[in-house]
Amino acid sequence: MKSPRFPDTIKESSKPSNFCPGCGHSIILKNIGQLMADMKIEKKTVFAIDIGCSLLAWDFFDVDTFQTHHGRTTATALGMKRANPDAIILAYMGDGGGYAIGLQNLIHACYRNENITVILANNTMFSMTGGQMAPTTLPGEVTNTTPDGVFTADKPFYGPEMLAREAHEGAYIARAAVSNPGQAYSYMKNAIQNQIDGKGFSFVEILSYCPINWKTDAEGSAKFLEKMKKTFPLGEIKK
Ligand SMILES: Cc1ncc(C[n+]2csc(CCOP(=O)(O)OP(=O)(O)O)c2C)c(N)n1
Ligand code: SF4
Repeated sequence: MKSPRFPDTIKESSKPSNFCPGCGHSIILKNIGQLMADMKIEKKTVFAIDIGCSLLAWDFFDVDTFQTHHGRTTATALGMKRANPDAIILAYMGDGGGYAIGLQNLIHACYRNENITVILANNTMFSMTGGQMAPTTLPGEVTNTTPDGVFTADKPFYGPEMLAREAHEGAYIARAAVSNPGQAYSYMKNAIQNQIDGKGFSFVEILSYCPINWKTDAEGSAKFLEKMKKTFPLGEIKK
């Protein structure tokens, strides 16, 4: 059903952003909106969002949207898919929600090859709550909870690589970055197509900017993202 406020939201480009200037979520969401329009799936899509800055997307699209308890988006999304097998379910979350509190949901959805698509924005920290250390925080990275830099882990958490080890034959798993939006678009499209084709679990991690908690300007954000790309290689990990 069309929203009275935003009669054609996906094509609407003048809507104010809820995100901080320079935030990567806006780029990912722009891509998701474009994909829904290009793939003509707006009427069938259910958008599932977590607590964290992803929830600021609650009214971005004129599609059915629900928001869950922190980290539980994957479990709720797959329940929605099982109850509505013809719907296309896009679950959207941060690295804190997906890889810390919600990790068991992600692993079991992958292990059971649930036919949903999960898009996860990795900005190396818990951003909405002020920039605490997350599983993805880089070695030496300063956060609010690691003022002297992270020293407890010599490597961060590699979500797509871990999921790929347990993934079924039909699963699709990739990592992209907001600095390469064309590649991110194409990987997310492959993931959604995987679901449409009924092949099972699909997952795309997208390396994303958080200038507010990184305390960076535009140039500093771009540089930090390049550093992330050296740690977290981009590419299709399972297809
Ligand atoms: C069960 C529960 N635990 C903790 C919180 C507090 N909380 C809200 S947002 C958030 C951080 C989210 O970080 P992330 O998932 O990385 O998303 P980002 O904000 O970085 O996009 C936390 C810990 C909560 N709302 N509910
Ligand atoms: S705190 Fe970071 S992730 Fe959240 S909206 Fe601002 S820039 Fe984006």
